[in-house]
Amino acid sequence: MFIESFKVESPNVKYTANEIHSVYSYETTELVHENKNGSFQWTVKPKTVEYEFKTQTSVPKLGVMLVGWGGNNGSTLTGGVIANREGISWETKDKVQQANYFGSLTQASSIRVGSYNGEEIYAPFKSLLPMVNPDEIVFGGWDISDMNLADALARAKVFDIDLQKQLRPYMESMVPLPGIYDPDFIAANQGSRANNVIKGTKREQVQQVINDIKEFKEKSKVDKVVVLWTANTERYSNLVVGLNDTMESLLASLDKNEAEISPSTLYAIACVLENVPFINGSPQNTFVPGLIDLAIRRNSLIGGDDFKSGQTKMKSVLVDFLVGAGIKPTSIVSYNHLGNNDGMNLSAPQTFRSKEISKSNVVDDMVSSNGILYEPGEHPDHVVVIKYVPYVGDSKRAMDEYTSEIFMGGKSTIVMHNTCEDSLLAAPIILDLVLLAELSSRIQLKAEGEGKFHSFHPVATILSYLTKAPLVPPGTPVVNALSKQRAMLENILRACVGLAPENNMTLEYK
Ligand code: NAI
Ligand code: DG6
Repeated sequence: MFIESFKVESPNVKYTANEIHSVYSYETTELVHENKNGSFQWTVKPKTVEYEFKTQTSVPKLGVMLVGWGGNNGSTLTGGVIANREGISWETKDKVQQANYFGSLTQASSIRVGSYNGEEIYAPFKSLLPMVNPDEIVFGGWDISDMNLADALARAKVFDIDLQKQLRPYMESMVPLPGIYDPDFIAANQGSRANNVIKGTKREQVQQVINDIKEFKEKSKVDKVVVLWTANTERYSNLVVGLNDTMESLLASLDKNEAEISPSTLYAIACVLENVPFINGSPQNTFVPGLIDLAIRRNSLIGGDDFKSGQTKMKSVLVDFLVGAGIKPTSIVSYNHLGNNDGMNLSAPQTFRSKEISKSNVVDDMVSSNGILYEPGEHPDHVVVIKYVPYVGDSKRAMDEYTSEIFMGGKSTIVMHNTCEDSLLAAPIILDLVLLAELSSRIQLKAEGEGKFHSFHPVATILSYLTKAPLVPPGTPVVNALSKQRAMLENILRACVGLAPENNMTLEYK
């Protein structure tokens, strides 16, 4: 059964006019190991830590500024939100289609709230805590191409023509602000698009982005802004001691106009200096160590990297399932071909390399979780291929072959083929990223013994379900398995309303 909303009644949760205050017992373990007669002995001690959470319930008016606003993802998301807001329907060759938010975890998925008379009861994910209604987001942003959003929607060729026509009046007055362009960081084939660029030194460019954010906030009368990079994939920046390894070196390099600071890092610096959340939807290393240092020291939210939309999402489900079932994946080969501008940009070796890295590291934690299947350091062969095929446009083809070793030396090969508009997968993920980043900025927590409430760590691991290469604070584990990432997010939100984590034990029926 599906219910629309619920309220928790518990001595551990208090609803006040502005806040939900919950007390939560975090059941975890403490591990100890000792060397006994030459061999390590591990001891696991169950441990309970009392936490308190405070969630502000007043939902702000949210502004979202996209870097790469006029791209396929940017225009598709903006058009999709307007279509939902305006209740637009359009004719396809099959039927009259209504706008929806399918593919969004926050808007279109559900959570289990319990059992009632032997029936499982579910509610919308978004009913857990007060969240911004996406229909009310005000969009803005930058693009190195000055095309208005209605024309950009047509250029993207993602939406049906009837929908494009209905959206045109809403979108033709939307024109991206000039963006920071550096041809050294993206493919040369993007040069002809760059007719809308911020001039000046890197320091001046950062200042311009800060001014843009302030002006957007004022003009659109929003309470909060989140900035998200959905611009072209850049090449990796070189990591150099003294250049970008610490906050001090990065800011000094900015003043020296150092060539090796990428545009995406410049936008990120501007956001952190302005204390505006910045999320990276592409694979490059925008978050060089100096930037992470800056964000931590200024307690400003950063999250990334690279939207986890299709092939990688399947990979982080399938490999988790195989390894969890005691089956040993030995070879994973992933092909993509696509014909949109993203595909064209990725046809250059240096930008492809960024994508190859983020698509390749996604099974590491699953592999290292099973020492029965894998020797230390052993890894499946893992190959990622991406080809640009203009004819297929945004309709990306993803083909995967997984070969695994099974019982008694047998081999099992699974082959998958997915055809799908890439931007229709990415747009709802962008929405979730900004909605959850905003929500997380309204949550404060403290563990027993901690005197004061504080926000989550500025490196927002809470967003990892949505990214291929989750950015984590230095020295903390990366979790790629999709079910664990979802459970982490859901269970943290449940804790905020005093609910236990979903444990799937259903002991009441055992
Ligand atoms: P796109 O090429 O259509 O859009 C990117 C836009 O960014 C273009 O309009 C371009 O003019 C603009 N741009 C480039 N450099 C800029 C800069 N420095 N400042 C401002 N604007 C700039 O690409 P699309 O399909 O929208 O994808 C965007 C990004 O998202 C790509 O990096 C892609 O790899 C990444 N991504 C996409 C996924 C998907 O499923 N569509 C999934 C994972 C990542
Ligand atoms: C080609 O791989 C284009 C990319 O931008 C992908 O579409 C994107 O990284 C999505 O990747 P995945 O693995 O999540 O489907």
